[in-house]
Amino acid sequence: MPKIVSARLIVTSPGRNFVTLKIECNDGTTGLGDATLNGREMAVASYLQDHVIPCLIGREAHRIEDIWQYLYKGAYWRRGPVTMTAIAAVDMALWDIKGKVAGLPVYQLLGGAAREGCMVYCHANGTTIEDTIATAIRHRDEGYRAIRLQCGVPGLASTYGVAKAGQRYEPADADLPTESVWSTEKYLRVVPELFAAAREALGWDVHLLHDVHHRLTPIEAARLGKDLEPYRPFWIEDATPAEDQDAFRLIRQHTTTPLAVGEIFNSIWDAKHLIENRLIDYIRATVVHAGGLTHLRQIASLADLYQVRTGCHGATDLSPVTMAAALHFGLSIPNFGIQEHMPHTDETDAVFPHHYRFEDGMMHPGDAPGLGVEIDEALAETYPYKRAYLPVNRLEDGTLWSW
Ligand code: GCO
Ligand code: MG
Repeated sequence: MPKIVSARLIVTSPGRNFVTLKIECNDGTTGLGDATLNGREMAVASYLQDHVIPCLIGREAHRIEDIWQYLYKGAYWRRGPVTMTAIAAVDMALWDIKGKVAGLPVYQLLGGAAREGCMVYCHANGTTIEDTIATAIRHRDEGYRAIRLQCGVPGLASTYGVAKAGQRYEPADADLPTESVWSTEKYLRVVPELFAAAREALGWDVHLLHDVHHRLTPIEAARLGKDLEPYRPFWIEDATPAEDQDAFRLIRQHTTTPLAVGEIFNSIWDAKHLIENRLIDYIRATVVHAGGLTHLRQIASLADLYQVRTGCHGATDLSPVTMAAALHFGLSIPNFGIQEHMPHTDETDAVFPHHYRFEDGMMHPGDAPGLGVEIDEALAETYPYKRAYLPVNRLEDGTLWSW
């Protein structure tokens, strides 16, 4: 049985910050886990360095469930994004080690492939409807079967999900949070126009998605859902802040547009009410922020009882280690729905060589033992950590709003 002899953190910023945990065993096997929490990276790094790593040394690496429970119940306080991201990093690294020792890709350990690949959705965005649709057409021609549409809102200087001219979309872009301005009225006018134009240009053979990013009240979200019904969106995401879980009951009473929630959830308890009351259709919790493969599997199993499918978060702040883990997970579970795919920069891909691949609208984790991702530590060292924050958002009168 391999025993953990060391664990250390690699913090690197190849275009954006990533925190990676590397666990090493006495037989020389190593495993990687993603510990990135956008804008709060060093809190997780300290949690691991100061409080978790000392407890790992000497433990049997194969006892994944026991170590998970030890870190969760043993911390007394439980849950929360920092704790659950730290536990996730350990959990991913241990699954990676188990796979390498077994000589099997992680999806085989999770029960084997339940499908040929994981359907992914990409992002199309632009300051205008025309630009957004032009990008969507390009992505459809690249083979994507599902595309998320976000466009600028006339009258607002910047909008969530829309890249600055000539750049890739990367929201954590400043040493201190920048401030953006929001108007629900302006936004609600443009989204139905975007979807109408998209169906006209793209037809009906491609799934179209949209992220509201927590900005509407329940009744506004209900109206958006109704307005979009004629265009059959695959989902609207984070229609209203999900701390208020019963808010989704109100949205449900008014629209058949499918609802996706959960990228900021970190435990099954955040999702339980929404799932058991059939208030959502897709659960977006991720491997990295929801306690790793061990815990995400429990969430997916609960969701399966209620015909809720997965749609894991996969923005660029989730490292290639998480992307790989999400694909092993998605390939093996019965109720996979879709996986977000926002390709990393070339610099990030070079720091994290990996085996997952995109083909014909689907992604596959590859068949390398473990998760199938490595880290080039020498290259990682050339990209030092740079503090970066997500923006904050205000209404036009200055009221602080959800970003
Ligand atoms: C998504 C998300 C991201 C988040 C980002 C925050 O659906 O991909 O909403 O765009 O804003 O991951 O760190
Ligand atoms: Mg989102």
